[in-house]
Amino acid sequence: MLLKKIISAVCVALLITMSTPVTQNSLTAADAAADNGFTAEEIEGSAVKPKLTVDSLELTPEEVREQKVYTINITVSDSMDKYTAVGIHVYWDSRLTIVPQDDDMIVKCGDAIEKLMINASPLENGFFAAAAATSESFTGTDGVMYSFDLRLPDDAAPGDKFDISIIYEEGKYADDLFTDFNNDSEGKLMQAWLFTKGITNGYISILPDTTTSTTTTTTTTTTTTATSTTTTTLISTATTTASSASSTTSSSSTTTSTSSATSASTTTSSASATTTVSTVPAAAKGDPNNDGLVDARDASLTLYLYADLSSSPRECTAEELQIYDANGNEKIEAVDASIMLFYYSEASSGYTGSFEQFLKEQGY
Ligand SMILES: [Ca+2]
Ligand SMILES: [Ca+2]
Repeated sequence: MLLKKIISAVCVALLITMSTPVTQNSLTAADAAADNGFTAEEIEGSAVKPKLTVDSLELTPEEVREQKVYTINITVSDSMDKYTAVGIHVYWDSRLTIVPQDDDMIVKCGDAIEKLMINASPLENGFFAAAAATSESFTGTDGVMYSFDLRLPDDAAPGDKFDISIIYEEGKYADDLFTDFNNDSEGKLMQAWLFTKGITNGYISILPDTTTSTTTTTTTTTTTTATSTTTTTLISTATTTASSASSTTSSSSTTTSTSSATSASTTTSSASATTTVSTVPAAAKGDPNNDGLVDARDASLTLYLYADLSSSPRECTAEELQIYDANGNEKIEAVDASIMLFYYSEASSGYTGSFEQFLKEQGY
């Protein structure tokens, strides 16, 4: 399978270059609705309750003297075959430094997302990572999602603790994600559950000098849930107004531009088709699910269509080209999905332009 080959190649040949990291504060994080618009009661009733756990390491002073670099895993559980679109922000204590896996890779994707296409962008003291499935059947599983190596500072001392946290963020053109292929109500609730209740943040701590030598990986759900809630609230209070205003503007302009496209295409179609088509405005470039954002879900839909076109004799339509052909080469292929995922990563790590601007800047 050509498609499968491409996808796994993308996954293995991960990802991050060390260029232009941005700080958390420079993001236009706003209106951070980790609850995805649901009430606490609705979230509690979610059918799927996924968890993301960051490793917690407790090291002895002896261990730290001998070894400064430690691998941290982010593990997903209780979400077997449930998710197809992921976008998360990870931050660590500024005294820690990332150690690249290879020349330009700082994060490895784990077994849980080996069937997904992924991309990521560096942040100051962190990274943003996105994953997108090719279809409903190529889903993410339970297991290690990402791993990365962090170096302790030379002056790390007994009693020191270095936090490593997943923090939900929303920007003007990109929101964090953990949902299913159709982003249906089950997927939206699952995402809300994860970001409000399912995150267990981690740390590297150095035990006092007297203890015996053990390395343990612990998870303490109660403590970390409280931490993530606090952080989210902080972000949301900061910038609610700015973001909601701008997102309103962009969505209304989408509607306007697409209505003319719709009427043009309906002229040639039959009367019964007209009714259906005219109620659904055509999507903008890069936004096949037509929600005003270009993200991992759109990349998934693009891969899905690419697979569909590659395995059937039919040609893609002009309208499909308009929406899915990100690089404008008159073909819909995996690279178009990669560009959408790349944009999603960039927009989640400090880039503030629209998808159209991004394509222009990239020379497409
Ligand atoms: Ca979209
Ligand atoms: Ca293309």
